[in-house]
Amino acid sequence: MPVKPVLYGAKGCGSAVVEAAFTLLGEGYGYVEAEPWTPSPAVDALRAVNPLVQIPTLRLPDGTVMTESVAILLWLLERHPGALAPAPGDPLRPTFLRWLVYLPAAIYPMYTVGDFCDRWVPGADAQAALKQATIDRTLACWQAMEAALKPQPGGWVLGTPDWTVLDLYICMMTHWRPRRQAIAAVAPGIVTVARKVEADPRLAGFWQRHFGAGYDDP
Ligand SMILES: N[C@@H](CCC(=O)N[C@@H](CS)C(=O)NCC(=O)O)C(=O)O
Repeated sequence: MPVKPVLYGAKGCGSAVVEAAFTLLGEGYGYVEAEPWTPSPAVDALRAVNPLVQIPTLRLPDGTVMTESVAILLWLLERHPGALAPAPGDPLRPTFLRWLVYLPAAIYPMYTVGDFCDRWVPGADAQAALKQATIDRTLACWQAMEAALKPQPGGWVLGTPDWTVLDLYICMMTHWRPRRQAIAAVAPGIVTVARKVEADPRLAGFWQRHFGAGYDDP
C-alpha cells in the first residue's frame, strides 16, 4: 500500500496550487503527470479514479480519492493548523472561506466550459461566442473580487500578515485566460498580489516551472 498521497496533475493546471501547498507544508506526495486532454496510460489511470478525468485528483494512502482543488487544500490545511490560512475563529476566516470557494465555484467552471466549447454547443460560431462569454464572465468575477477585497498595495489579498492558500490560488488562476494583462485592467490589485506571490523566495522557481519563462504577461 502506498504510504504517501498520490497527486494526479499537469503543468500549468489546477493541480499547481495543491503542489504549492504540499511543498510549503513539507508534506510528501507522489506525483503522476496526467494532462486530461492528452491520451496516455496516466490519463487512463486518472479516469479509473475520477470519471470526470479532471485534475487535481488525489489518492490517499488508504485508497480514498479526493477531487476538487479546494477540498484537497482544506484537507491539507486541517493537518497543519495555523499554516497558510486564518485559523478557525479568526475574524478573517469567513472571508477567507468565501473567496477560497469562489475561485473554483465561480471562475473555474468558465474553463470547464471554455476549454471544451464543442462539448456544450455545436457549430464554430456558437462555440466562439460561448468562449467569449466565459472570458467576459471570468473578468466580471475578478472585478467583483477586487471590488470586495480591495487588496492593498504591497499586501496579501486579505491583508493577512503572511500569504494564505488564497494568494497562491490567485497566483495560479491569473495565469489562465485571458491572463494577467486583461485581468489587471479590471482587477489590478489582484494581479499585484499574484506578482507578489511569484516574487516570494519560498516558492522560487515553482511558478516558472509551471508557467514558463515568459509566464507573466500578457
Ligand atoms: N472543480 C475542479 C475543476 C478541476 C478542473 O477542471 N481541472 C481541469 C485542469 S486545470 C481539468 O481537469 N479539465 C479537464 C476537463 O474538465 O475535462 C477543481 O476545483 O479541482
